[in-house]
Amino acid sequence: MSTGLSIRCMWMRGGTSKGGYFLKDDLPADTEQRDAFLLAMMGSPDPVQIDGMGGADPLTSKVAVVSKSTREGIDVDYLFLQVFVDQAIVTDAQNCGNILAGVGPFAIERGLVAATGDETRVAIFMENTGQVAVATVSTPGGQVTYKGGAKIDGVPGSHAPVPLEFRDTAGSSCGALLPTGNAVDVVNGVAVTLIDNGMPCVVMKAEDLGITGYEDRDWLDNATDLKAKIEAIRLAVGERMNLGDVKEKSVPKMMLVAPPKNGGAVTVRSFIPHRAHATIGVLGAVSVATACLIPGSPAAEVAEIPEGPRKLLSVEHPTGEMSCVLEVDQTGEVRTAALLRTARKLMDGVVFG
Ligand code: NQM
Repeated sequence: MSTGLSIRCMWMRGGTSKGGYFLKDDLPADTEQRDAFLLAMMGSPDPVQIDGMGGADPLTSKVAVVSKSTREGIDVDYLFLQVFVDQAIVTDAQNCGNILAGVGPFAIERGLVAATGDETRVAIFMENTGQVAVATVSTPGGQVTYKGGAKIDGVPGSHAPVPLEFRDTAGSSCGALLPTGNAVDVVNGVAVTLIDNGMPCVVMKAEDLGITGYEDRDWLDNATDLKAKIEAIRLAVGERMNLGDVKEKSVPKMMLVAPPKNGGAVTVRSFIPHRAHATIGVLGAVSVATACLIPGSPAAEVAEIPEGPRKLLSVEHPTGEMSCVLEVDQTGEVRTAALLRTARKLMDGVVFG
């Protein structure tokens, strides 16, 4: 259904996700009108999103809304919106670290931030969680480039690196790293860690749900009984995680962990929350890696943890791995997280909703 609106937009891949990047001022100020436009331009609700830009997958039905920031020390504000594929829902209840990877390049391309030499650091206030990330964008000769030698699993080829740094992301949406105060809670008979280090997640052992944790995305997406069990746990923990009724929210993410297979720290299969992830979310990976460091947690039981205060934790996922560098203080708390992503401009023009 068309709203009759046409709006300037850049389509970008950010990490292993893809979506529309908008300047806040270009979108309707009224949230209802904005969401009606975003649903129409994505082609939602429709499982194949045939009448819109969406790729029939939550990973390609995403939106970034960016504006110049008035906050001290911050360049731009970024609001992430998940447009559901098969329901008429647009939610700001979650952040997205993959789409975040495109925000720095987009802000420079749109003139919100001036390039400073060969690399430009862009400080980004993430409105969904009220926290800050710093992205470093390649800008040789003062121009954004997407070409480079950085490779990330889940994306063919190599591109310009976009390192992302996060600080103090604990309790981003739940108010505390462990919203129940416990390393382990038992929900519907399954031992889980309810955790939020940038993304609210329920971390549990794959074997406790009757799977190995090494299944592929298609298998997981077709495992109807498993998905029903996982959704029942998700709905049961929403209130306990201070997220309220999560029926129409895309959080918490459901993380099934197993021992690493390829020399990494842990293996994960994630549900986001109704479809299996092709890889893993950025802040999702940070939250799972953090759960691996909590003594007595289901994740700690299966993880291989390197020594020292600066830990490189490779989180293995269905199509490779994501390396998270976590800095841990004397009390064992994670203070900063850094990850490598890439991004690419795909289209710049006007989109019709
Ligand atoms: O956890 C998908 C993605 C994400 C989120 C999702 C993400 C993050 O891969 O920071 O990046 O969990 O819905 O884009």
